[in-house]
Parts: sequence; C-alpha cells; structure tokens
Amino acid sequence: MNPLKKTAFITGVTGQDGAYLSEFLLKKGYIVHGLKRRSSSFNTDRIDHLYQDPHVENRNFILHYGDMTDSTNLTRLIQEIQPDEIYNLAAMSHVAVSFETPEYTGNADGLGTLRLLEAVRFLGLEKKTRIYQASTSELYGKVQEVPQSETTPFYPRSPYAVAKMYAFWITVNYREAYGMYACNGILFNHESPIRGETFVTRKITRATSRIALGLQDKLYLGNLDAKRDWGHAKDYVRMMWMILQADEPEDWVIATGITTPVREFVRMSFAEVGIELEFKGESVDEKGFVKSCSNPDYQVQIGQEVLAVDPKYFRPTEVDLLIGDPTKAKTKLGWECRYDLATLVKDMMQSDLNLMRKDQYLKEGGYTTLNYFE
Ligand code: NDP
Ligand code: GDR
Repeated sequence: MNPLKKTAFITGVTGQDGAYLSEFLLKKGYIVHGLKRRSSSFNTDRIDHLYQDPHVENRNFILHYGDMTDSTNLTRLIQEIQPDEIYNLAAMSHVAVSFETPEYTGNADGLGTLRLLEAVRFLGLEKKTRIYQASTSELYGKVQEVPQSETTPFYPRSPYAVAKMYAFWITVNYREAYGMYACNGILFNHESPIRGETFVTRKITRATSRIALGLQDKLYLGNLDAKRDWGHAKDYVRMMWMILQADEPEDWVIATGITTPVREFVRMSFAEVGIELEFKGESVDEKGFVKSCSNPDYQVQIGQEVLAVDPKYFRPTEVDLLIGDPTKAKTKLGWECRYDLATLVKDMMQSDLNLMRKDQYLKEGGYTTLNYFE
C-alpha cells in the first residue's frame, strides 16, 4: 500500500460507470481496487484496457472476486484494501428485468448496500472511508413534481427502484447514526458507447447501425412516449468523485435538466446516418418508416418499415417523465455537463457503426454474426 496515494474500492467495476470511473480515478493517481463477479466467461471487456499483469509489483488497478450478496467477502476485502473511498456501483440495474428477478434485485441492490456500510462500521473505518451510493432518478417514479430535485418525494415504480430506495435511506441512516461520510448521488439516466446493450439508447444506436448496414431489418421497442433526462456517463462519473470531495456528506441530484421522448432519440439516431424517419400510428400501432436517405451506401428503401412497437417491452408500471434539477450540484460543486444529447447520440452512433462494420465484414466473409437484439 502506498500511503501517498489515495485508494478507491469500486463495486460494479465491470459495468459502464465502473469502467469510466476507474479510468478517471487512475488518471487522478488513485490506486483502484474493483469488485468483479465470477462468470463462466470473461466479463471484463470494458476494463480490459486497464488490466495489469497480476505478477507485476506495484499495480494500481487490482480486481477481486466478490458479490454484493456475500457479506464475509465484502468485509474481508474492505479490511484488506482499507479504502479511502468506496463507490458502490454494483447492482442488478435493469428496471424491466427487476420485475422478473425481484428478490435477487432486493438482495443485491438493497441489502448489498447495507452489507458495505455495515462492513465499514464493523471494521472501525467510519472516520476513514467515504462512501458513494449509486442512487437513481427511478426513486421519483410516478410524477410528483417536475423538475425533480433533492426535495422531491419518492414514489418508486419497480422492484429495482424499491430496492434502491432502501439503499438510499440506509445510506442516510448510517450517515446520521454513525457520523459516516456517506452520500447518495441521485443520478438521472446516463449513457455512452459502452452502455449495456439492452438499455433503450444503446438498443437504438446498435439497431440503427445494423439497419443502415443491412444487417437487421427492423427495431422493436416498447413505450416510445417515455421521457428521460439523458446525459453522458463520462460527465456523471466525474461528479461521483466530486461528491466525495465535498466538505460535508450530502445527497445530490445529477442531471442535464432537459428531457426527451424515446421516439426523439430514435429520430436523432437515424438522422446521424442520414435517414429521415416518418412516424405513423399511435401507441402499440405506431411504426417508423424511412422517409428519405441521403447516403446511397446505406441499405434501406424509401417507405421501409424500420421501427415497430412490441408490447412485450412495456413495463407493468412505467416511469413516464424524468427531468432533473441539478441546481444544487452546479452551484455548490461547480459541476457542468460537457456533452449534450446531440453529442451523446453522435458518440454512440459513431462507435456502434464501427462495431457493426466489423459484423458486416464477418457476414461478407461467410461467418455468422450476433443476432440477439433484446
Ligand atoms: P451496469 O449494469 O452497466 O453495471 C452494473 C455492475 O454491477 C456490473 O459490473 C455488474 O457485474 C455488477 N453487479 C451486478 N450484480 C452484482 C452483484 N450481485 N455483485 C457484484 N457485482 C454485481 O450499470 P451502470 O454502470 O449503468 O450503473 C452503475 C450503478 O449506477 C448501478 O448501481 C445503477 O443501478 C446505478 N445507476 C445507473 C444509472 C444509469 O443511467 N446508468 C442512473 C442512476 C443510477 P457484471 O458485469 O458481472 O454484470
Ligand atoms: P431506465 O432505462 O428504465 O430509465 O433505467 P431504459 O433505457 O431501460 O428505459 C428507458 C425508457 O425507455 C423505454 N423503452 C425501452 N426500454 C428498454 N430497455 N428496451 C426497450 O425496448 C424499450 N422501449 C421503450 C422504457 O420503458 C423506459 O421508459 C436506467 C437504468 O440505467 C437504471 O439502472 C437507472 O437507475 C435509471 O436509468 C436512471
């Protein structure tokens, strides 16, 4: 352990935010320890570029096997690592999937947070270790007021959101009960080229790229009317770190303050490849057709149906409208977004077009390519 360097422990290091946060903290000179789950095949794609040979001494990026459902594992690791900062990003983070796996979601996302806090308390690290809890705009759920701020009441609408609500309050409780430096970042949706493939933005940018390259005919989505406040994950991980550098532990809303319907995200993605869409119908009957295409290399026909609604993607209870008010973070911490929605869409589309071109070469070479689009 190097006493001159700060040490961070990131749970969920293999996820979108874990990867960007690791990069960010390593650039700041931290020693980063990450918790990864054992899986039957490699699950470290997003952090492979940070990997360091475990046989080399003085590594500053170290991975440990573990799981948020295993208290002894978490306690042992925190004792070994003696972290200055813990970023609890691990979660079963898919809202729709949480309706399928509600008990597991409660265990990993809700009780998992308790296990971390309790380990820090049990080990007597309350005064040393600062804790960031990945809270979420899903806590607001059914609209009570807009824009949503730190004082807006919660009304969670999924097993995921209810589990995260437990995690939110247990973090506040440990702060108040034991004087721990523990904070909630109430982050609104944030996306990137390494966003999980089944979240709506990435599903759209991947499918748009595949349709333009002739690898897929159509994109099926659920509720096109849902509105989200979308930012770029790179902006949001910077904020996680800033939250733990503040003088006092508090809870913070991080958002852009602009909301956009899913349908508009679809339109913007297709526009990136020069395809103009026309939407016809309503709700389950709504469809998207190619109105024009300015790039003759792309393999679409005028009038082709490229978007349809499949009700299987509707959620038993939906969160219709999220729009955050980041005034507190902007005024007290000086946070600013560097990306807007247009640059986010561009970034994701450029990356997915490159990825899908590889699939195109494989297909042309007679090899099979991925055909799982959920
Ligand atoms: P991802 O789904 O990309 O990553 C989740 C991470 O948690 C992965 O590393 C995953 O491992 C790990 N994980 C899941 N279950 C367990 C478990 N039982 N034990 C240990 N690790 C586990 O999420 P994001 O990076 O997008 O989000 C990070 C956090 O922020 C999450 O807690 C999410 O709920 C929250 N959040 C995200 C927002 C967003 O818009 N992205 C907004 C607000 C909050 P594996 O790779 O093996 O699956
Ligand atoms: P969300 O993200 O539920 O907001 O949770 P997601 O991208 O899954 O959904 C956003 C909205 O799009 C609608 N939608 C679809 N969603 C998916 N996944 N697939 C579809 O085909 C589809 N069609 C329409 C959804 O109904 C929803 O309204 C994300 C996660 O990262 C959480 O972990 C995080 O806490 C919140 O953002 C803030």
